[in-house]
Amino acid sequence: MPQQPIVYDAPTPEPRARTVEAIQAEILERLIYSVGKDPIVARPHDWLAATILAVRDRVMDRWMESSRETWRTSHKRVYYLSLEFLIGRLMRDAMSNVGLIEPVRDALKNLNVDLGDLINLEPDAALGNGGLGRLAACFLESMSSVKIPAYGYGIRYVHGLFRQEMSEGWQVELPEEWLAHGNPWEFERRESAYEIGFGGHVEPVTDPDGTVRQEWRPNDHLLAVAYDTPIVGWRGARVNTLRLWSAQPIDPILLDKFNSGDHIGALEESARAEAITRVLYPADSTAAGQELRLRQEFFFSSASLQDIVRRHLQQYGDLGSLPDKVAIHLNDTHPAISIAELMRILVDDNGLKWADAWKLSRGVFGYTNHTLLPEALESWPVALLERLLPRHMQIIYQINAEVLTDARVRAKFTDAQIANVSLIDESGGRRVRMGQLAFVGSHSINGVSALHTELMKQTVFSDLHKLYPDRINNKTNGITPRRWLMQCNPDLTKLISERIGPDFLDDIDLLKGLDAHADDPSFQSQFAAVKQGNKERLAKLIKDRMGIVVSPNALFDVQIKRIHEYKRQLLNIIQAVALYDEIRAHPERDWVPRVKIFAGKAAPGYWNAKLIIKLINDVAKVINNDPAVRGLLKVVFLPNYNVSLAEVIVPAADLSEQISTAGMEASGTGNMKFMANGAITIGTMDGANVEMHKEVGAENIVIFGLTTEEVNEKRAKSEVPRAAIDASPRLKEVLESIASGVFSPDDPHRYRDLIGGLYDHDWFMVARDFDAYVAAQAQVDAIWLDKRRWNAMAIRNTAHVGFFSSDRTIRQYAQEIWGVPVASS
Ligand code: 26W
Repeated sequence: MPQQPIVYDAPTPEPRARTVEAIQAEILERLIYSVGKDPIVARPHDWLAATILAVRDRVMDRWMESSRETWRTSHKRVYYLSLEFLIGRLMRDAMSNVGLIEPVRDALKNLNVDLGDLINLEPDAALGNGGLGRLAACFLESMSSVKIPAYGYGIRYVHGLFRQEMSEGWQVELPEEWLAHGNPWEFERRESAYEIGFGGHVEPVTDPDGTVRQEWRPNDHLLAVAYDTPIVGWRGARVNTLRLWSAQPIDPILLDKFNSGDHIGALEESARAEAITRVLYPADSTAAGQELRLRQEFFFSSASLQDIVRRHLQQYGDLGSLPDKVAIHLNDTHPAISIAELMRILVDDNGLKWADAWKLSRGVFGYTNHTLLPEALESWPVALLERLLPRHMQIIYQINAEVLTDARVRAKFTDAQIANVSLIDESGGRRVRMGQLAFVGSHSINGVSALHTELMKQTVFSDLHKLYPDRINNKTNGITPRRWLMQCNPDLTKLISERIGPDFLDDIDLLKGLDAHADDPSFQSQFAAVKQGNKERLAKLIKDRMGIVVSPNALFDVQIKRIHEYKRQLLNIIQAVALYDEIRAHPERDWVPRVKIFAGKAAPGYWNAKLIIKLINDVAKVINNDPAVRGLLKVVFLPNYNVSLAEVIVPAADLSEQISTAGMEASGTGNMKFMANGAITIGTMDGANVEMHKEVGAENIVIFGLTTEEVNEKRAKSEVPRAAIDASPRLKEVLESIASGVFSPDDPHRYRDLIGGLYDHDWFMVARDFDAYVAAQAQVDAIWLDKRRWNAMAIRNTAHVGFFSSDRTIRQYAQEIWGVPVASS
């Protein structure tokens, strides 16, 4: 029977007061009674904890209200399952969304504490690698802002993405310790703990009524314990929950072992369990393929599914209404095993018929694909799944049998097509393809930009798309304008408010009103002054961290993102070397001073990516110290790129580098952040750049390079890149200088193979896009010299960013995938 919460409208304490005096008193109270410190001896971290607790209280009121409302109205809930949430800092975000920045600042000032210092002290929650994880974080904020009852489900990694340091220009990975000072945002929920099983065997059990059920008897068990973090929407519209699971042993210590003297062995189970949620896998775009990763995936899927089903039964008492009340979203295939787990829960644990369970299950799941890179498509050896999750493997076989029958009988597929849609990859060792599982188990499969969605239909899922033609749809990514405009660029936000009024804060499409001011000289100079201020702040950061002096008057040319060959940081640094050569060859010309700024992490096992970081640093050392350049060109690689660093760099960028090989970047979201902050994009026709080009207009973006079709053609023909290199003396000279050790005299052959790859196959079209890129950069220079044109373009970028708000994306998910009503802005 459904259990109704006891009383909906029970009296609750008065909401916390929001005056400076009240907040000041509460920070002190928290410092003394929760942190346990006297203000006289309190350290900055103590003040931070006390301040977060005071802010958190003001979010709690809305949190309780939100969950009470969801119970009362019985609205459908959305569950967003993601192995990554790249949140960054929470305090400024929360304060800003509930309108507390100024009172908290004043309250702290009265206590002789600087709010800015505290903000910078909060560690980043870096529970993600890059785009996919940051998208999940933007989506959480937007779901709260557009008032969708939602839960994020993920893993509470003890160590988030590694800290990157440089050692003589090489990336070194160090453990990241975001929990070192505790985490005042989270609530441990010991009462929400679930048992998670692994291994064992499956046993048919005959029920009293004669039906035979399969029962999984795992031989290995551990606990998933919930930790909840409130996620508050704009103006406190709603507060949703991010529920992260932590693995714990069922028996923290094996006392018999301990008593018999085996003190280490007594803790073995504990260490084994805790290993599951200890570290985030640092690879993006290559499947880890390791057992621990599969354990992580099942661990958090199973805990989330058990939690969802428990909550649903508690409120509604029957599972038939699942698709009406529950939408579960799979952020890439990492949680795809959830499909088999829900089937197991429905059929084995709750006695539903297979066909009914399958219908319910498909009604519930939606799946987003984030990459087409073949090496990133997850698959698991059948033998591993059989050992770790024997019942799930049986379920996967059964699902596959039905899909293949459908393909053969209804769709009359050929053998090749059947092999394509099969959940089991038979080429090489037998493996389960998680993309195929996610596809057939979901009612909606979406890509993250218009181009990427079309390519999905033509490549990975071409035959599945023929079999189920109404399932693939597009949901172009977005970013939250709160974090990526209002919070990270308060001066620009203020300027815009003064010009077009503050309504754009609630309806981002109103930024279009800036169009009318784009050519106004006084607005242009104000807009440029804000940019200049942000550049001065970044220049200071570069000076403080790197000891490199850059002029804020130079063009800040920025590429910040994970290091990957397809993203082509190599193309960018090669162009820097070409420019360096030109400046020295023609010192008399009117050069536009440039600072090339790079930041990004490389997957620890990705050799070429690490080598590209070293190359950037080697080139930087030579160029920055060459007096012949006269400061006209500087190259900076800022270590340890993370969300907080992005929040400083993005508002200071003049030029945004979005130069991936066409067809390879699913969407990109950094491109949208720069656009919001009035940077001009230099980019290829890839991912969401295509839609940015459409939204901002061809005259306000600098597009260059091969198209997806051209790239495919060249690849299909195995066309040799040598012709492109021979045709470009400038490129040839640069490549020879790098390959021969001009930038690596200590190890002249360091870059021989990296550059050799460009002659050999040039898979990423670096050589073949080079001349077009140089021409595009020349176009950028020309625009820069025409300040009025530059400023007008920059303003128009901000004006047209509305489409790329994650509020728009989330509304589309809600209406077109989840079946959840949304209030319009
Ligand atoms: C299994 C290892 C692994 C881990 C992460 C493989 C692949 C991934 C992600 C799918 C990589 C990723 O972050 N993709 C990015 O997703 C963004 C959000 O949709 C897009 O904007 C980026 O273009 C895409 O690269």
